[in-house]
Amino acid sequence: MNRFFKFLTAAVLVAASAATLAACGGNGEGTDNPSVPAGSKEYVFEAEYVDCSNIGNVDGWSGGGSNTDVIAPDMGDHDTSNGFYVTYLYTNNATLEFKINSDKAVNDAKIVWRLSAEGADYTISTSNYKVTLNGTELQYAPVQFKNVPGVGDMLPFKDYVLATNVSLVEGENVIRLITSNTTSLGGTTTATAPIIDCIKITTSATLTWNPVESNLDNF
Ligand SMILES: [Ca+2]
Repeated sequence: MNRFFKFLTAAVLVAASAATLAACGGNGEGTDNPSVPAGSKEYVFEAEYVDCSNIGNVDGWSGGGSNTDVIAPDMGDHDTSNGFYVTYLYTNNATLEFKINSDKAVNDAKIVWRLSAEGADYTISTSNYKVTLNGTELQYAPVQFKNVPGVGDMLPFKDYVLATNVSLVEGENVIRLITSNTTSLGGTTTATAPIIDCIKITTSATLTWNPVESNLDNF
């Protein structure tokens, strides 16, 4: 075998093993996501496991609720992660807070949010719905919900990229999703907000949190 073919064979073997690593690579939550880079993991943080004790009184489409009332089970087939989601955030300043611990400081975090909508077509953007990380507002592409079913049904959930190359600090990182408007969508809503299934963070850091699984005790 001449040198060229030796090199070619080695290159093919390296490429094949890299592909195998990528295929098996690093999703702690067990989903097969080929977009997760080698050395990183995708972590899923369910909205229904957030500490809801400070949510206070919020509005829905037909009446309101408080705290864990914002959690609802998926009664249909809306591609919901973990079977539950958070709605009722149709009140100005309604805030969903994720507290996530990182084992180190990184600049490589990709944050995805999994969203849906009910009742009307609308768009969320940084001008009506704020997302902050450790107090700093994240800039994100507007999310447009189209062909939304009437009240009582909703769009299937879908992943949207919230931000890439995000910096996480070592220790606690606080992500807040904040309804920031007073534009009613209809019914008893007093503000515009998405329905939130979960957020997903892909990073080379190791992330942990304290999911409040007892939120689902009443279901
Ligand atoms: Ca969920």
